[in-house]
Amino acid sequence: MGGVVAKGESPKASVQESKLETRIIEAMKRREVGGSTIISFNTIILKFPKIDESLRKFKAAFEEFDEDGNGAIDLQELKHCLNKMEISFTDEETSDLFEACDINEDMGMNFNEFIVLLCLVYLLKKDPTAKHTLSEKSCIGMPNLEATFETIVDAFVFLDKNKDGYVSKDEMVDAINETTPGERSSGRIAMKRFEEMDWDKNGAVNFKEFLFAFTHWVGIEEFEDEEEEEKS
Ligand SMILES: [Ca+2]
Ligand SMILES: [Ca+2]
Ligand SMILES: [Ca+2]
Repeated sequence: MGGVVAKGESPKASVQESKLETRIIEAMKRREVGGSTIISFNTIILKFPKIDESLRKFKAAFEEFDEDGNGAIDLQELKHCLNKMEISFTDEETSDLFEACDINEDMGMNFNEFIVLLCLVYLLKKDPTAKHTLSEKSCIGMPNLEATFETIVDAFVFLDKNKDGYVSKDEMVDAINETTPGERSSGRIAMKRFEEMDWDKNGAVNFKEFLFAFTHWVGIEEFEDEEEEEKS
């Protein structure tokens, strides 16, 4: 470990975006040029069960990548994993990604964090001009998972009306009002969810924040509890 420059040791204190975050924003903007197939906020919610199912299926792969079986993927395991998937990232890029997704800062990727990480990899590696060849040309070697990631990216693109790479509170309000003019209750729930996503309360949600919230919304966490019950 010696000789490693400890950079960005206090990510909480820094409001400025990292190089990685800038790249994610840029990748998202490129993707947004192609527009979204989502037509309403409700159609996103209707997709939750299918997304949940797909992510749960990925649990087996997660366990495979977790070589020492401690329930988390550490930096070394992540490097092996990216190698296996034939994803070429520099060591610096890999570390940045790892740090960015290690939200609870325990030096490991739990299942949620790993899903977020892979979806970011998907966004960064995917050629937006190859939109219609998704099933033919896989960029992370898992077509089913990629289809799910594409749905999540699509949902973000739908919400980010002005295509600046962030979902603002106004954009969230617009999206909800468009779809459910009579349904105040669902609107209120969505607003609450927006507050959950917007950690720093600056009124804007980037794709990473959106992803973290998304993995919780669709319910993959409950799955972890279920599994513990099964084991006993
Ligand atoms: Ca591990
Ligand atoms: Ca972690
Ligand atoms: Ca926006």
